[in-house]
Amino acid sequence: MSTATSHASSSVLVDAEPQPLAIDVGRTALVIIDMQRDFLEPGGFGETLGNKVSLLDAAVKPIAALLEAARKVGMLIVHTREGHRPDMSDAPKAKVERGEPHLRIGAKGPMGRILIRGEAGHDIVPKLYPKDGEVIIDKPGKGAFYATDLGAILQHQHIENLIVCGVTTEVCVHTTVREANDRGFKCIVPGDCCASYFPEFHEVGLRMIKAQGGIFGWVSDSTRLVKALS
Ligand code: TIU
Repeated sequence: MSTATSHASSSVLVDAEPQPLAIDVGRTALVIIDMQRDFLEPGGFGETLGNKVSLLDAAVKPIAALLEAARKVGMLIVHTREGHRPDMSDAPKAKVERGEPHLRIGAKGPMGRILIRGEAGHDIVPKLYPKDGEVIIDKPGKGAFYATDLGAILQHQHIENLIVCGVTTEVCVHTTVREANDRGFKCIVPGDCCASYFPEFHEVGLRMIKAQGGIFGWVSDSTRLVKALS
């Protein structure tokens, strides 16, 4: 794994709301949430829930630009994937039985079994595919800390700040930012690197993060972050 500690620390100022934030690049991780085919492509989990999955495409290019900048400065990079073990022993009944999807979690779809580890749909979209040495966190829930070793990895890599992006803004990105904030991390959320099936939830979700003096984080965008990193 490329460790954040192996890089010289350098402080950069990120333009953000509600105010600019100075971060030490060596103590910052880029966390990309659930950019999986199951959420972005037809035939996956997102579509089974009745969503228009093409709404999530908008986040791919901005994330690719941010990922490239983060790789260049040697930032710790974390990719997460929501999904379950093939035997589904880690899938809560309350989650599997939720709603009226036309295919439930574990059912066979065109990209393999819905939201199951190892299936094609569970994998990350090709444009944002992890490189060797980047951290991949398989998570059974919406938050990236719940039932994973993400907290231990960040602690051992001396990480203090997170740049959190991905899909969907108000579900897995929000849950992860809330979990991280309570654990003492400063979180920056680049808005254009997030997307939702509900554009109004995306907008309001970003506003919630930065309201009240940044009640659980900062909001920026890929342009301002790439500029700060380069
Ligand atoms: N990754 C993530 O956000 N999981 C979801 O189920 N999101 C929905 O918006 N459905």
